Amino acid sequence: MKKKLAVMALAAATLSMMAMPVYADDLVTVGYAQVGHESDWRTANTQNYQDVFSEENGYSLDLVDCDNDNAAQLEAVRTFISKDMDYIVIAPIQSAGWDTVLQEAQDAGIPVIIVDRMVKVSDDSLYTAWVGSNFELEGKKAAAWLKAYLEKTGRGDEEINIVDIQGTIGASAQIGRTKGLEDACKENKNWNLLAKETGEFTQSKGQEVMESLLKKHKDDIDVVYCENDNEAFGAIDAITAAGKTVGTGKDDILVMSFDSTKTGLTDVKDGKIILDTECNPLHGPRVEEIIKALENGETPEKQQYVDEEIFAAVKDVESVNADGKDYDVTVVNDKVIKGRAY
Ligand code: GYE
Repeated sequence: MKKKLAVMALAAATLSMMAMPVYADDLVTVGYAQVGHESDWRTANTQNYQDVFSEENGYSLDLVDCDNDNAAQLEAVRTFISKDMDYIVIAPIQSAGWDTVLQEAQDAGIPVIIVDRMVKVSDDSLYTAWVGSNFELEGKKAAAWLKAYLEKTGRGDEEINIVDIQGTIGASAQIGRTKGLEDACKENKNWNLLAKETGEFTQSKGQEVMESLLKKHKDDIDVVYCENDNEAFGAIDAITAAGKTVGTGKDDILVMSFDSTKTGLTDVKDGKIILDTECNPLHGPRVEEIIKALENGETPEKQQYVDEEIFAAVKDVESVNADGKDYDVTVVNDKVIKGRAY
């Protein structure tokens, strides 16, 4: 009898221990200075961090939405330093201007993980690790696809007029994607870059910019290169409101985009966006891996690029080559859209 009681008491104690809350003191504190909430990509990114860095998973996440304001982002990082957070994660709005505050974090002994976009710093040791996308490669892939598509459809020698609705100026996502296009326009003498203007990665600004470009360039625009999906949604609205058409035909305006969100790929499936070059926002698990490595006293990889795909509305181009590597092009159907996590 006594033995049975003891076993029961032990079981009860074990159960209560299992149900015990993790005390705030035991949680790993993570400050995330997030860019803002400008796009569907960003919303998916924020959600992903909230899912991964939950209290159940042993974290206390302080996520600050910096609303695309550089000063607010620097302020957020300084607040994390003053709170002595265990880790600081930054998705830098701009790539420039980080040396001082990163030095402050280093002096305070707080590891900084840069995510998504890149920082331009005088000394790489100012941050612990970086994980994100190769934006210039994304731009190169998109341009290589356009070239192949125009050739396949008998327009390889035609004068092609392109407008670039850029992302937030100074963001590495903008710098890389714009460069990919600009370089291709220099190489392809029949491509004219009529205009480049920022749509700030938002739908409303994308629409506004496209409206003004359509007024200025009348019937001249063949291709609009939107640096993210939300700008593409806005541009499509502006084009149709102006009585013009988007699509895959010779008389349509070809809309190109980046991100490949579910909504973006739905427009690809419907032929409104002809090409969507993927940019993956699900960085939470990758950042957690870095933090776990640091907790275990290991040195994480300094820089990690994520693998990204290419999605098209048409099957004319099966693969593209960029930086010496071949990338398959996926034609979007319902199954592809269903399988998207964001
Ligand atoms: O393409 C855009 C977002 O930095 C990669 O920012 C990110 C970009 C993404 O607002 O939709």
